Parts: sequence; C-alpha cells; structure tokens
Amino acid sequence: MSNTSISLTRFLIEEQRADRINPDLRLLVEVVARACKTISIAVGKGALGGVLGDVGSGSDASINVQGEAQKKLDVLSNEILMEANAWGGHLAGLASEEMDTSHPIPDKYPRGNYLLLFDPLDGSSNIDVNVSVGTIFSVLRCPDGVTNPVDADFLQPGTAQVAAGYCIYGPSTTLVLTVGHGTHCFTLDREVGSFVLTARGMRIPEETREFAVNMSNQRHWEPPMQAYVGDLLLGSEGPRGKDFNMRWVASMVADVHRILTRGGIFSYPLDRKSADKGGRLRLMYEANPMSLLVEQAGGAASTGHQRLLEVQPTGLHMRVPVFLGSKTEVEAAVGYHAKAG
Ligand code: AFP
Repeated sequence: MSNTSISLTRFLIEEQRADRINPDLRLLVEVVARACKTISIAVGKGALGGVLGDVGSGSDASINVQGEAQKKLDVLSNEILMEANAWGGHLAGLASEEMDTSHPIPDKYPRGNYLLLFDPLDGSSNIDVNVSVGTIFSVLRCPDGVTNPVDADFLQPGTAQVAAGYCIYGPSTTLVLTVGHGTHCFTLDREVGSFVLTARGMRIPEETREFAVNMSNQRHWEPPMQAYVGDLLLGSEGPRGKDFNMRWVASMVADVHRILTRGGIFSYPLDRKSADKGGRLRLMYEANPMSLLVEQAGGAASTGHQRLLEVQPTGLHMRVPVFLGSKTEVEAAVGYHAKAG
C-alpha cells in the first residue's frame, strides 16, 4: 500500500466533510465492510474451514424463505452481518434474503435512522466449486416517526436507497460502493486488513459486445426476449450488425462486477419457470442495490418495461425481471419489449 493510497475510512471521512454522508451512514458502511472482511476470511478458508456444503441433508436439510437449500456459508455470513450490525446504534432494523421477516434492532441497543437489507452470500451455488461469490447490501431511511420498524417500513422503491454496494470474494476481495455520488471500488489489502480505493467514479462503457444470461432457459422466455437474444446471436449477420460474446458466472456479483469494469448487459428475464413468482432475482436484495450502483456508473437498469429503481415493492422477497448494464444495450433490450407491447 503506498503512502498516497486512500483507505475506505479516509474516503468516508472525506465524503462526510463534503456533506455527502452523515456520521451514522459512515459508521454503517464501515461496519458492513468490516463484516465483509470476516466473511471473506471464512470464504477464503474453503474446505479447510469446514464451511463448505449444505446445512443438514435429506429430510434434515435447512431450506430458506426462498425455498432453497441453505449452505453453511449462507448461514454463517448471515450471522456475521446480523451480529456486526446489531449494536452500533446506526440502524433501526435489518432484513436479509435468508430470513422470512425483517428484524428490529434488539431493545438492549440504541436504534438509529437507517434500515439495512442484504443478501449475505449471493451466488451460493458457486461456493463449493471455488468460484466468486459475494455480499450485496442496500440502505434505506427508516420512515419518520418509526422506532420499531416492520416489513412494511422496508417497502420503499430503489430510488429511496441512500447507499448500496457489494463485496465480491474472488481472486481479490473487492468492495464496490455508492452513497449516491458515483460508484467507487475498494480492494482489500489482505496484509494490512484495510480496503483501499482502487477505482473512483467507475464508468460503464455505453456500448458493448458482451451479454450475460442463462441460455439454458431460452425455451422458457417470452417472445421479446427470444427476439432480442436471437438478434444478438445472429451477430454481424443480423440486424445488430456486430458480433457478441457471452459470459455467465451465475453469481450476480461477479457478472455485475465484470459489467461495471468493462461493460456488458446482464439479464435475468421473466420465464415460464419463474412467471408465478414474478422473476428469479430479488428486488430488495439484488436488483435494487445493483441498479443503483449501475446507474451511478452511467449505466441503466430496467425490468424490460420500467426503470428498476422505480418499482414499488409489494413484499420483502418480491422478485423481478432484470436487465442492467451498458446504457445503449439496456435500451436496445427494452426496445424489443416495447415493440411487443
Ligand atoms: P444463489 O445465491 O441461490 O446461488 O442465486 C444466485 C442468483 O440469485 C444470482 O446471483 C445469479 O445471477 C442467479 O441467481 C443465477 O441463477 P441460475 O442458477 O438460474 O443461472
């Protein structure tokens, strides 16, 4: 680490001096970042830490509110984030993708003005195969006058987020953060134990030749998505007039990180398999925080029909179709949906 490098702590203090965040939000981000360092250590130990695999098996398997088998690291990461955020006095309540309902801060601690939502370990199908996973988080204001928040208090559109970010546990551990004034990237210096600013004001290239989608769902997609991806695959011989490449990690953090770094479009559209649920990805824990980060980096995010950040949530675990990334390409995908009505 050079003498001129900017730690996350320094970055946040400077944001506070510039009146872009207050001390409580600064503390909140620091506490989440510290929890992510602990999760990073657990993820990094892999099989040596005894944390791979599912919680229970067969009829004893632990199933979360999403109907998915819980991994040991899902549970551990959730516990780390819950414990780290309980006592600081900056939060009024928490909600996690792994828990059925929201949790107010326990009575024995002071309560603050913020609500924190998180997906403790996104991409958990990749844990056991040593592929990047990550933590995603979103911060909302607790409604005025509410001291004991319930689920309904969390149901605010993505435009109401005051901060959002993710931490990716890959070859390096990287925290990507917005407090509403650009999207910034910090890399964990493992020897020092500190996040260091490595990209200020990330910008997603407007044009791209790269798309990310789970192609195995193709036959289940609706006609506009079929038409859109069909034209991408035709490449230079089709109406788009250029060849496209495809990438799919199945960890949203990894796919979005690539897009924030070099452009691209990420999509998880509505398909016949997930139509009754409204989509595959969770609005409050995945789509909203990622959409804010992407918009703050000059990209766009849509359901195909509506700006994602303007979707009014109807439940904590609501799901939505997602198209996000390079602006021109997201607009192209939305165009196919508009044409189909
Ligand atoms: P898990 O955390 O259950 O593995 O889900 C990951 C995820 O929500 C998102 O990170 C991926 O982009 C997407 O699901 C992968 O979905 P498919 O497994 O259907 O490709």
